[in-house]
Amino acid sequence: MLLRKAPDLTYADVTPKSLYLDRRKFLRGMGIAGAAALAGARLWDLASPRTSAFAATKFSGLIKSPFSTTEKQNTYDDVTHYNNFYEFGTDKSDPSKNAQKFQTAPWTVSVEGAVKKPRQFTLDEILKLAPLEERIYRHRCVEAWSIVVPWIGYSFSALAKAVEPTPKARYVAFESYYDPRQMPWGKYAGIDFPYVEGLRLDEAMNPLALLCVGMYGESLPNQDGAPVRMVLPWKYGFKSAKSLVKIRFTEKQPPTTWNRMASNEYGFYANVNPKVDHPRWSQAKERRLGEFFKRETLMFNGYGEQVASMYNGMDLRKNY
Ligand SMILES: Nc1nc2c(c(=O)[nH]1)N[C@H]1C(S)=C(S)[C@@H](COP(=O)(O)O)O[C@H]1N2
Ligand SMILES: [Mo]
Repeated sequence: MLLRKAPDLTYADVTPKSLYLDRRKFLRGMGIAGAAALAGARLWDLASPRTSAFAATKFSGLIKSPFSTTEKQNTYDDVTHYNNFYEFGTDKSDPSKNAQKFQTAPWTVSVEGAVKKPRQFTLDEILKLAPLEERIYRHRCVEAWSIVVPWIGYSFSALAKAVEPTPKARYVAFESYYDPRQMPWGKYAGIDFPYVEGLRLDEAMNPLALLCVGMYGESLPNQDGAPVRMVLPWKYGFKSAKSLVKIRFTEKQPPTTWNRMASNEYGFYANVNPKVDHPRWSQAKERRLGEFFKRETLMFNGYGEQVASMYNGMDLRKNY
């Protein structure tokens, strides 16, 4: 794996993909005044490549995961401009604008609780803990839209093994970063921060549970949860907490943000299930970003073969 650091960033590294992928089209859309402002902005960005928004790391030598879907991927533009990240605002277009200056270096993740070897990991240590894979997953938001993304990371189980959970560990609690000074929009989001999530231990140890550090060959953009997040493709998107700072192995089921907010609408499990509707809308169909016609939502988002057995004997209507 090659880590290219700030000093030898190429033009492509410091330029948002929307600019270098289809620059002419982009400029046409902006008009002359916009293009002039952009030229100035780009010079400024080149002069200060440390700005987190442009300090993308390119990954190479990624392992191709057998769990990847062959479905058509969404564009980078879709995945970076239609986000839920309430710390940076509640509109889908807010995080792409408001997270640009989010400081994600240095970064540490504290792994604690019912483990033999609690410790803090720097981001670099996380990047080196296991070989990085590219996993193309379907991702289904509880709001009935979906995306297909080439994420980068490795199974969360690799991190768990490094800290050695004790027999007391039955759940894993995840906590996102929260700093009201960097995230002043959070005050108006209507949910409490830090954002917290949780899994049963067996769910966290399922090979599909991805500890994610990048997408589209690069480090995660801030609005997608830089520098490290979870991706749980068989669950509704809100289970996949972004910008993680704490991971705690626990005896008891941990509280989770959306369940605490509205427990009749958002359960602890939140497995994608077309047969169990949200009280305010159907979950039977979804709209893939960039598509017009809706498609059928699949049980466990299509990952039943890998995950269904974990829920044998459970009433998935009650445990939504
Ligand atoms: N910290 C934090 N994590 C979060 C959220 C959030 O608001 N804050 N939103 C969740 C929801 S509802 C979804 S659908 C996904 C969206 O991830 P994406 O923007 O990379 O597609 O992030 C999840 N993780
Ligand atoms: Mo979501």
